[in-house]
Amino acid sequence: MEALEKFMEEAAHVVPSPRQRQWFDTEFYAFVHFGVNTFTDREWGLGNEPEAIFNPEKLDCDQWVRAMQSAGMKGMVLTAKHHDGFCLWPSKYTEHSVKNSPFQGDVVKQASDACRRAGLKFGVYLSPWDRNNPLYGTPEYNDYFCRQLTELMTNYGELFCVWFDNACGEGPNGRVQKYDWQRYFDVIHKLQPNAVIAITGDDVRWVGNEKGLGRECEWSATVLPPGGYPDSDSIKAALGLNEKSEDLGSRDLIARAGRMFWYPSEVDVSIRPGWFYHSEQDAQVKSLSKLVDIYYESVGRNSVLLLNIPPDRNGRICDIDVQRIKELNEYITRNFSNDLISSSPASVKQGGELTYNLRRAAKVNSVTLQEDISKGQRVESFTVSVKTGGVWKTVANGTTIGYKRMFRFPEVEATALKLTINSTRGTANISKVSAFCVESVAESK
Ligand code: FUL
Repeated sequence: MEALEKFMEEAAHVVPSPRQRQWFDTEFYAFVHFGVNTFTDREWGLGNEPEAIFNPEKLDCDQWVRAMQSAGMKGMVLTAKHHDGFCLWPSKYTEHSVKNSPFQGDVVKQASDACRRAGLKFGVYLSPWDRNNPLYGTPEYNDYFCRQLTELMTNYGELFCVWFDNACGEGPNGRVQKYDWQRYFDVIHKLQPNAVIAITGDDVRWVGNEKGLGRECEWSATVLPPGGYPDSDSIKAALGLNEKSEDLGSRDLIARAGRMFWYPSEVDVSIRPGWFYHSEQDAQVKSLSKLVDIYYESVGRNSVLLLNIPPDRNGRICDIDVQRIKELNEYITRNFSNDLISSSPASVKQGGELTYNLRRAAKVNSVTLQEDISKGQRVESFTVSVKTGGVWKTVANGTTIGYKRMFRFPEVEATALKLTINSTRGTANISKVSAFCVESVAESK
C-alpha cells in the first residue's frame, strides 16, 4: 500500500521534456509519402526500381504547404527514404537517389524551404529497412544509416521530428539488419536536440493502429517503456503489454512496473486507403464526416494527429484532398471558435467539482477538457454534467483527460456545466473547460 502511494506520487510528477511539450502543441500535422512508389503504384517498393522512373514534372512544395496551412496543420514529415531505399535528396552515400533521376533536384530541400517560408515545422521519415542497399544486413549498414542521418540532420535547418517505423524485413541479399538504435538516437540528439524521435524512439509512442483511432483511456505518463529496442520489448512482455492494451497507466500496472515514463501517443492515418498516391483511390478520399470523427478520436483523445496527404506523380497534392482538409479546418474553426463558457485554470483533488455558468442559456452538444500537462497528467476519473431545466444531467464521463479530451453527446439546452473529478493522482491542474454546439456532418460528403 505504501509502495503504491509512493509510485502514485511519482506518477503525478512525470512531465514532458521541452521538445515533447512543443510537439504536443503542434496538435495536427501532415505526413507526406512520396517516392518511387508514387510512380509504380506500390505501397512497398522492391528496391530495384530504376531511378529514371522518378520524375515529378510539376513538383511544387509550396502548393503542399499552402494546402497544409489551409488545413490548420502546423508541420510536415516527409518520407526522405522509404523501404525501397530511394533517397529524395542527393545523398553522397548511394547512387539510388534523385541525383540519377530525370528530376535532378532535391525534394527534401524544396520541402524544408517551403515549410520555412510559411512558418511550418519540418521533419523527416527515414526507413531503416532498406531493400536496395547492398550493405543492409551487415554492421556496415549502421554506418551508412548514420551517415545518411547526418546529412539530413545537418543540411536542412532545424527539424522538429525524426520518424522511424519499426519495419525490419529482408534486404537485397536476403539478410535482415540488426539496427543500432542507440547510435541512431545519439546522432539525432547531437545534431538536432529539439527534434522528437517518433515512433521507434523515446519521445513519441505509436497509438497502435493506422485507423485514426486513439484510446478513450490514454495516459501520456505511462508504464510503457520508450523506444523500439530489445530492452523495452522484454519489459513490455513482462507487464503483458502491447500497442493494443487499453490502459497503459492503471494503478495496478504502476504497482507492478514501479516505473513511469512520459511517452505520449501519436495517431497516424492516411486520408486515402494507401500511404502513397494511387489514382484509382481518388474516389476513396476520406469524407469530411470521417475526418471529423478522426479529429475527435485523436486530438480529442490526448494524442497528436499525423494525417497523410500523398502527392501525385506530378508532385502536387490532388485538388480533392486539398479541398477535403480545407473543409476540415473550416469545420473546426467554425465550430470551436464560439466557446459558451469562459473558464480559468483551476486545481482540483478527487471529489472536487468545478462549476461554470454558460454565457447565456444555450444548446450544448460538445465539451473540451484540458489538463496543464507541464505539471503532469493526473485525472483518473471524471464526470461532466450540464444544468438543464434546473437539474444536473450527466453528459459525459471518462478516465483520462491529458492534453485535450473532447466529447460529443445529444444536444441539450443548458445554463451551466459541472466537471466532477472522481479520482486523481495528486492535485489535478485543469487548464481549460469549453462547451460548444457543433454542427453534425452529413455522412455522404
Ligand atoms: C509503416 C510502413 O511500412 C508504411 O509503408 C508507412 O510508411 C507507415 C507510416 O509506416 O511502418
